[in-house]
Amino acid sequence: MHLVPEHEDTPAASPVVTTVGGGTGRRRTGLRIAGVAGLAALALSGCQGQVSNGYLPPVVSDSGQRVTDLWVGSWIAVLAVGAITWGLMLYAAIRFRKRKGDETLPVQLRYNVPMELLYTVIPVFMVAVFFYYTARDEAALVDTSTKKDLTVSVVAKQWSWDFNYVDSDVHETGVHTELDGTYGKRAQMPVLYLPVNKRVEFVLNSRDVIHSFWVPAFMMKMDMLPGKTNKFQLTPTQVGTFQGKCAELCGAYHSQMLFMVKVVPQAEYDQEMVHLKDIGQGGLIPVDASREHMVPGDAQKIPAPARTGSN
Ligand SMILES: [Cu+2]
Repeated sequence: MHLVPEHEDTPAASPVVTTVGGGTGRRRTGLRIAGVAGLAALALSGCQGQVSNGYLPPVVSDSGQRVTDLWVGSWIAVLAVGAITWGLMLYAAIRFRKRKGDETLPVQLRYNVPMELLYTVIPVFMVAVFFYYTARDEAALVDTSTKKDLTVSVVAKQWSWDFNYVDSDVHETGVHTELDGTYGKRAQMPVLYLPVNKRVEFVLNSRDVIHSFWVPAFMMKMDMLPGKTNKFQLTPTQVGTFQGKCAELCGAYHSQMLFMVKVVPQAEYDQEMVHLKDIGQGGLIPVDASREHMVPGDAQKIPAPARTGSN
């Protein structure tokens, strides 16, 4: 909305307004209406159908649905509170405005206990409600007690990724994508294959520094810490190709720590597992070459074949 006045202030726009002489006011109003209409058209055409998901990306995982619901619900709540607050402000500004000829001061109140209690209790109540839903959804997003269909042990390293398909005993290993301004770099990125509608458990470890596993389309990310094992589960619900990246500044080539995710039908996934074995990527890349000692007990969280360097 702030674009409208900015547009009027720009050097390119002002000569048009000043050269029309007596029609300046009308022209200015016309410009303003045209600007608002243009912005509205842009907003409606560019983002149509996305208001319902709060302008987040389309949902392609069960986690994504949960995050979208929390996001949209929170916005509805804050907009309702905003509308009430703006309404009260507007009412007070009009109802108690200074009238012509009235030079008296209004009644000067030092405090109003019921009012002060109200505007303490209501915000605390609101924060409690937001906290409840956030905590509930966060607990569900990191819950790993559900029965999983497959396990992928992900190892982050400066500045790429190793993906261990634990159940199939094959792996994919990547090197960082050298971005140099030319197209076609996606072909160099390591690819993580996932079967659609299967619950996958990601076991996350880092070999060197803190990284973060992030597939924006899944609306889920989690830190990867050297010496510490993190886990989460997720079910991709749509076939497609998505981008993955490191979400924690991890050194010089952090921005090039990229990968692709291909969510495919089970048959295609199985084919890829066979393919990886055929090209000599059988076995798993162990995660134990960390700079840090493991947090006691955490090694047990890593699937045994991916734990130590016996492969
Ligand atoms: Cu990183």
